[in-house]
Amino acid sequence: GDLALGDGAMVLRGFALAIDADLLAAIDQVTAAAPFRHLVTPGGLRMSVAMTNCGTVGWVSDRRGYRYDPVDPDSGRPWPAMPALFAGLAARAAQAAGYAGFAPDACLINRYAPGTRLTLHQDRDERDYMAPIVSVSLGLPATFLFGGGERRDRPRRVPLAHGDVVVWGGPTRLAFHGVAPLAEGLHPLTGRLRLNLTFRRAR
Ligand code: MD5
Ligand code: FE
Repeated sequence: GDLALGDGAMVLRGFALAIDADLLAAIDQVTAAAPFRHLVTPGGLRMSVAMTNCGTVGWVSDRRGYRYDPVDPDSGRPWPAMPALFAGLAARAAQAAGYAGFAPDACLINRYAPGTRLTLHQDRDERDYMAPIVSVSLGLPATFLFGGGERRDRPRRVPLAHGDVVVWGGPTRLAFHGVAPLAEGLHPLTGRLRLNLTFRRAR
């Protein structure tokens, strides 16, 4: 069942299952216009997670730093619009976790293959930390690392499966978090991939 992860965060098990194929079709639409790419960190390291965005702004990283940009730096064009299916799912999940009126302007799409990981970090590039972040897991399962307010806090390991939605709000909004290296596997809808949608109010 649903799981409270601490002040303000909640795992909604299977919340996106009923629309999984439609979500994946919409991801294909977005990535046809804005393909996945491996961004470089300000320190010059290539990220193992492949990323793209939809919405009025998208999260990007390069040698100059992290930022939200209305333009896809690879194409010079605006990011694809956020599909209504995405915005609606994010708002319903936030509502179910107690955050009424969540209107994300940015959706980061992360793609993981076996071996891909996301090292511990905080999401701090948004203007308003009061708005929650909603994340949707699709495809291969992952072990999510849910830490505390300090990098040294030992993270809890939270399994996330296809269709799970997590709402991160309140004090957990700024918790350190990451994803353990993805295990090998095959999912009927995504093959050897995990896809994650991260909805944020950036501006
Ligand atoms: C993922 N993505 O599974 C995660 C889902 C990212 C990222 O972390 O930055 O692209 S979002 C998980 C999240 C967001 C905000 C707060 C917390 C977790 N948290 O407090 O643990 O690809
Ligand atoms: Fe994050």
